[in-house]
Amino acid sequence: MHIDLDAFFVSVEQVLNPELKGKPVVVGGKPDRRGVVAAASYEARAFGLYAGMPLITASRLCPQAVFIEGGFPKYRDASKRFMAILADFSPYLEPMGLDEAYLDVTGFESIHGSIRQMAVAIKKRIRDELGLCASVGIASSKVVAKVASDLSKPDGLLEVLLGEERSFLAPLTVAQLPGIGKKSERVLKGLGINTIGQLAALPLGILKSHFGTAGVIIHNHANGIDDRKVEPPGEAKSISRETTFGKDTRDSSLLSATLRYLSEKVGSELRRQGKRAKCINLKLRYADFTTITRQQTLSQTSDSDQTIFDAGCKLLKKELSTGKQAVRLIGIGVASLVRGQQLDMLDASDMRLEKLNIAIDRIRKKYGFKAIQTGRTLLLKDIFSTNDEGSTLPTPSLSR
Ligand code: TTP
Ligand code: MG
Repeated sequence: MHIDLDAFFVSVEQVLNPELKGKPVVVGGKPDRRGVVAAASYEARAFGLYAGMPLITASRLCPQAVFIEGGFPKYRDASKRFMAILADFSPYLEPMGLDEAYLDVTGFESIHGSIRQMAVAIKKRIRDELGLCASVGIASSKVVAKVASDLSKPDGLLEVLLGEERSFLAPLTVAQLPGIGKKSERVLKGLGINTIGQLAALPLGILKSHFGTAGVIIHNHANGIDDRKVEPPGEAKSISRETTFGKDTRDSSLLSATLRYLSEKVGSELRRQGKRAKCINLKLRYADFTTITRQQTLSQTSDSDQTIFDAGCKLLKKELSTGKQAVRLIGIGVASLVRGQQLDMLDASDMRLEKLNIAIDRIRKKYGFKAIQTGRTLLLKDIFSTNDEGSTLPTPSLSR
């Protein structure tokens, strides 16, 4: 099964405020705010609104829509309860983000009668206990189940019977196949390929010449062949946090204060997972939307806020010295993660940083994120509102 909640962020808001039900609703921010639509209700989608659309465009297309900022902790809580319901049906659960999961229920049919009846029971529990609507696809493989749940939305349930995978996929457009983005779609269009059926019939060699090894996967998926197992989530390969400013900025103290705050968020998640990082990435999006990433490799792995921030700061300074534009978005991330403690503490300052991080994490765990702050991030207090989890950056629906 592939299970995906309908209009997730919006639906959670509608449960908390039933007045919003049946209306065009957008989560992402007020229309005078910059930024994009995170989620749109199906009523809003009827006006052409979709996730990723600038809020200003959305408000022009549908001025009567209710625009709300939202808040990430609400969605995280709903997500936890959603996953817990699924876990009651089978231990073979693979969450994909907050509102979506694969569930392998092979062998559990006898408890519920059939897999279809199990899907009905899952939908009912999600509706009764969370007030949310889920769409479910049932098939013999992940890719076909996902296409089926997408196609069934909203409030759908679609089962593709064994042996009917190819004929089910054939009439759909290539964009409906997971993994085919805008770029691949254009390449395929150039080859005269519009439907998944045409894609399935394309000789493998042609796909390989355009997409490399990914061509093999595309070929198999288009033919309804996918032997990926449903697996519990693997370990994170990277951790990052980013935010868009309310107004493009060149203010270096605001930029570094925000970088410091995001570095602390990344650092505390890194330590929570018990990992250390070898690579630090800085991301900047300029006023004209050009986006750059810069990377630094550390001489030894680290999990300290200060080291992440120092590396990010150095990359930022270097970048700003060349760029003439104002900054729209800033982000910091860590990659090349390893588990465990640093073995050779080379100098006393490393030891001190380590102790400092442990102390800060302990205070924050007990009293909340904002209980202890560096002088640098105090500046943000006047710009962003705060809650127990820290600052609410300009995109509250995604601020964690
Ligand atoms: P989706 O499942 O892609 O979208 P949805 O649940 O809003 O709508 P549906 O599944 O019925 O088509 O994403 C889940 C949530 O993730 C969504 O509610 C908000 C968030 N999200 C973003 O913040 N930005 C995005 O660009 C997308 C696609 C989703
Ligand atoms: Mg969804």
